Amino acid sequence: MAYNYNKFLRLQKMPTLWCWGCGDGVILKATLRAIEKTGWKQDDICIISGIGCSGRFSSYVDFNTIHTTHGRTIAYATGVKLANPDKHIICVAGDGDGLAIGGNHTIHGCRRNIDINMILINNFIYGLTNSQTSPTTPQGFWSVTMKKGNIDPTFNASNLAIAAGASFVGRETVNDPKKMERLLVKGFEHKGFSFMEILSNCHVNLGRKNKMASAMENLDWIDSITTPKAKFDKMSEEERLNLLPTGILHHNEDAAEYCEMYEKVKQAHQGGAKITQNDFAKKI
Ligand SMILES: Cc1ncc(C[n+]2csc(CCOP(=O)(O)OP(=O)(O)O)c2C)c(N)n1
Repeated sequence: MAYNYNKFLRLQKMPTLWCWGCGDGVILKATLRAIEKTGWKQDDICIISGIGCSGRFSSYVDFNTIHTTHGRTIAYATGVKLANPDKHIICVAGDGDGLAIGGNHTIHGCRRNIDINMILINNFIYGLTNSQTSPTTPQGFWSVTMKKGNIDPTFNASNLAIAAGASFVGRETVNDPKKMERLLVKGFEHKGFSFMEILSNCHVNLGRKNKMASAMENLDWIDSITTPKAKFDKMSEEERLNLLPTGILHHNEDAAEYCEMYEKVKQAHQGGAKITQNDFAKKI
């Protein structure tokens, strides 16, 4: 029987503003299925999204939600999580939202290893505002701000998150919603900062001007630039060029989580035991 999403949706907000065939809907549905698998109570979940097509995510789902200012999901999420450490926080941000205007917040969320789940929807472009170059737009691609081809080097978002200290990092694509769902469940269940990069299509504002006018062509291109991590790891440096590995890329279950550290600070202030070097120990 088809999965019934209605219990998690604000049906009065339908239809969505997303274009026909946009991957955002695939990600929304996989997220709802993954949430159900965690067994979390609906009212214990807070979904925070930024600005952009991806930013509409929080409008459509029936949890506690915040539709924040551009790039600020992690700042809001940090406040919500510190005040409610027993609640489950999911941030949804686009590549412009989470890596350009909000890049600073993202790296510091990773660095603190606070128990926030960040879904970065990477469609390689500023979608909502009609095709400006984002930090993940491939070099040579057309955008309205680089009409002769993008010359900016691109961020590898997942590598950035690992380097910044996120304790769970994974990447999947909208081509395989089941794999995406499994990754999201693992990330949601992980205690610490989970960074889940989902590669998605924007055939309307990226594809049309880059020889991928249909959703299928855009999805085929995503397929051509990705390969499972196990295969990627066996490849030569040359073969890896321009390929992005998918799956769980980094998982450290021993890193100290920020809210737990914060609790120790509070207790120390109230006359409890002092914080020792062992409290900070990390096995990376
Ligand atoms: C402070 C601020 N700067 C700029 C904008 C304009 N703006 C709205 S959405 C957007 C880009 C969104 O791109 P991305 O984060 O990649 O998300 P997508 O639309 O592709 O999902 C921009 C620049 C804004 N709303 N607020």
